[in-house]
Amino acid sequence: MLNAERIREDFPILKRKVYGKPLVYLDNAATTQKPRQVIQAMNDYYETYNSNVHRAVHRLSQEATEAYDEAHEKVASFIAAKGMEEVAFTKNTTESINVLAGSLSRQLQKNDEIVLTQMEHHSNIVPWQQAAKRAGAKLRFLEIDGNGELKLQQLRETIGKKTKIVAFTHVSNVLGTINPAREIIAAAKEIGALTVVDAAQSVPHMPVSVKELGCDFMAFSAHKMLGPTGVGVLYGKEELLEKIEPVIYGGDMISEVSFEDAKWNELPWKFEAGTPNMAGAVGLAAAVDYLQKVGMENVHQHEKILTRKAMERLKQIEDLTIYGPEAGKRGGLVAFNVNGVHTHDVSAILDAEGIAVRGGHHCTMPLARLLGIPGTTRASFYLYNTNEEIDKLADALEMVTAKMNKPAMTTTQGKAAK
Ligand code: C6P
Repeated sequence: MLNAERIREDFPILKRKVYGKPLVYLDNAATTQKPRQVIQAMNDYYETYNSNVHRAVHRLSQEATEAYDEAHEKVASFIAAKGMEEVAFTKNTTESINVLAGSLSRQLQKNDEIVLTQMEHHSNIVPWQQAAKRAGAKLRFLEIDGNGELKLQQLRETIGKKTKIVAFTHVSNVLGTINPAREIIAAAKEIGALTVVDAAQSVPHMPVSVKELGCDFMAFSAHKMLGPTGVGVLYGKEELLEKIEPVIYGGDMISEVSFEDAKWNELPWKFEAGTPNMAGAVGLAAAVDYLQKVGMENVHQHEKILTRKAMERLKQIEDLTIYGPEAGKRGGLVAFNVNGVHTHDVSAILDAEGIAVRGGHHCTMPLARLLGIPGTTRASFYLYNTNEEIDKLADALEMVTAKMNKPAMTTTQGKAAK
């Protein structure tokens, strides 16, 4: 078990007040807070060995290169990849998926199919829409049921002979659903399709092993796992990364260039064109160290406890609708609507209590449309959140519903959610 109170000591921002009230930060699915260890590692980089990597022989460049490469090794070991050759750094999950879609689209032919799910983030829809358009391929969607779970009985109908790529979110950023990744990957493998796992909401919150999952590619972001913004991870099986073409060209991703042509660098640098985010990589390495020290199973179990408590309390509140499956089947987040009150009003009332949640469509517009709602209010948890904070959330929501029943309450109901 982890000690959230002890962990909170490492996060300077959690000491701050908002409108005179202690900050209750429940917007971790959007981005997480950073522990002192991460901030210090990045400061240390800038204060003592800031330099470009893989380019110069001077001492500072050697130190920066060592730290940068080591960050790749740490991430590789964190997700049980073979080694750093399977881990390229990008800007974020979005860029990782765009690189894959851009590259894999060159192998697609007319009428090939790409299978996604109905609960994807825009980052795992739009790049594939563009890829499909370029190749004349088609998108198909694994459907969700009334509980917000994938209809697995349709798995082998949706993933068929024409399927070339199956790209899906491991954990939904709205429904919280933990998808049965192994089963989906196994179905894709049966017909020889490539698999891409959007792990933006899983790698930060639970043990994830690419070896166990057997996926071909995976994407996630440092900023959602205690690390800095501006660093993302693109994992790929070595033999596949060797085979596919890069889509961003320039310095460091080449081994040889003539006026006419170029040869690509070895992995993973073939996918890292230009000066990378060195300080960010150092910060990500420190975040991985931090999470490994706490233990990912402990993080997962802690979030399960918080989620179960949140669902129990929220279910007691009249006029509140929760989306997604029961607590045992979801990651550490709960999205809901207070009936008759726009999500932005709910978020604003909670904000006045110092509680940071996110309201809107959470970059899953097709899912929101499917659910017939403009958006939801979402509380998302992490290792530093406490039971007491869940009580504060539930108490504040009780206040929202009480206010709602008063005639003076004005809402922005009907306006489009952002
Ligand atoms: N979801 C949220 O509040 P980036 O922005 O590239 O780091 O991550 C994109 C992304 C991809 N997939 C999933 C499942 C995600 O949840 C996200 C980011 C944030 O839900 C910001 S929209």
